[in-house]
Amino acid sequence: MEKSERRERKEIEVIQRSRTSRTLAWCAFSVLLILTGDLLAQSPEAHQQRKYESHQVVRVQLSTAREMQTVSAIGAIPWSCRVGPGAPEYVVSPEQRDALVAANIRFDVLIADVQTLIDAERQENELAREGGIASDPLAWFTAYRTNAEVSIHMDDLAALHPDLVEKITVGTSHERRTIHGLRIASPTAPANRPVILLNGCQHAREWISVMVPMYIADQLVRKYDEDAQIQTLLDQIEFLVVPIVNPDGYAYTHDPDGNRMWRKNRRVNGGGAFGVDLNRNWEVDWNGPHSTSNNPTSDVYVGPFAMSEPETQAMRDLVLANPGIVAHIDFHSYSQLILQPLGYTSDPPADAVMLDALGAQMSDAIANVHNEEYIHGPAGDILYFASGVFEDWTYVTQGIFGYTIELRPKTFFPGFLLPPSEIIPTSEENFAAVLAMADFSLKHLTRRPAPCIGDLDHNGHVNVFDLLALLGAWGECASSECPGDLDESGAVDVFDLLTLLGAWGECR
Ligand code: 0X9
Ligand code: ZN
Repeated sequence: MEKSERRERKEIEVIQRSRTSRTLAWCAFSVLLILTGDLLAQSPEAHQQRKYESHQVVRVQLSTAREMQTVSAIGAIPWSCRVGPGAPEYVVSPEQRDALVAANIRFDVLIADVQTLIDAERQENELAREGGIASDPLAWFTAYRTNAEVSIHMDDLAALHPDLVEKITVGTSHERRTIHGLRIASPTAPANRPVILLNGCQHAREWISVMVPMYIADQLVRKYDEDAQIQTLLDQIEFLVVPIVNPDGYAYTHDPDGNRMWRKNRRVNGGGAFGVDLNRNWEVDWNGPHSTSNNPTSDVYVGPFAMSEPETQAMRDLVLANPGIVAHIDFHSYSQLILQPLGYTSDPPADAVMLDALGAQMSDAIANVHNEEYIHGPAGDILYFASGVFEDWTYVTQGIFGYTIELRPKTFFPGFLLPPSEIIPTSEENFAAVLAMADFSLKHLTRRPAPCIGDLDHNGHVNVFDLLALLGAWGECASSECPGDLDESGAVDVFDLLTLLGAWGECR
């Protein structure tokens, strides 16, 4: 068993043990609350991330290339990921702040002490975790959850409705963590049903982007039996939900020895540098005119080549293996925006009118829930242009209506550190957006043509590489994501081999 798998199993065992004792713990809840308060007060410093002590969030006035170079040279971490001229926000240490002053660069202090904000979020999260009422199905959504907790909740949903939910393995990260997904569809849904793909957490520190897709999956499953609208929907459409695309980065933001503000994955770049920005690694205008950085130490490093990362590869393969996907939301935070393709150019896409119509419908659906404003529009117009981004990849290469939704909050405060009390309202309004997307998909969107059967590596040919891939996967399928199983019999066998040989050559 891999080290990371052992680690996840161990985490799961600990959670399960604590679950067994939850009933007892609940009887002693009031005592526990007092104790929890005490423990938090007494926690040894060493067991908490204290990386951002005396760090501030500042908005820097940058007008010249020289000023931009200076900010980059002092190693300030972008708080938002808007880089370039204008007034971007950065997290700075006291030394970096002094360096800005020395370089005569003007800035405003937006957050006086980042560590205080991180501590407050952690404290609120721990209290919510301990205080949840076990019988309340929404208790799980009162606190941010770890990789292991998310994995268990997925198992629970599959156990609750095995006919409706399948937990799938989407891929494996750099540090050998499993990227889990859920396939949710009623057994009576037609085989050619449209599919909606939802994912979160390309960016590790954007914790709310994990909870929102989990909430949507949870509600679809729980409401299926009691809500006629959901039942009708799941009888016609399928959902694929991947809440954590970047499990290594996510683990690092939860790790006491890690970094709550980590954005990238955890590729070892050499020279002490880690991570690729997964949302700059997609093969669409990769490293193009709106590229961010080729420097492996940068927070927005695009990677050594397009699709270089196992996490982007896994999501690509999931999309390619599911030609039914017609629409997609890549959840991020923060800003409350619905970003439509194209995000790398101001050229309007062929489907500009329809993309905008769905953007508007999702924005209205969100506003109807808690009166929150999520502005919609082409990504480059309402946020910034960027090269190598997921939403453009799904639209440009697959014709999928791909969106990025930037979740709550609206502004830099509290930015990525959204209090856990906002998980449920944020999820509720975005559930409404997804229902609007499903309605639109059923009315207006059609599945892509079936892929070239046998072309397992999607290079336009059925050749010896596909043959080797099929032979390598020979035998029973471990999960429904089983690319060599061409006839979907549950095994890669001689029938699949014959199909592949029959399709030999260039794809038509
Ligand atoms: O920069 C990103 O990857 C996303 N914003 S975030 O603050 N969550 O990092 C937005 C990407 C949206 N797409 C384009 N701007 N093209
Ligand atoms: Zn993001």
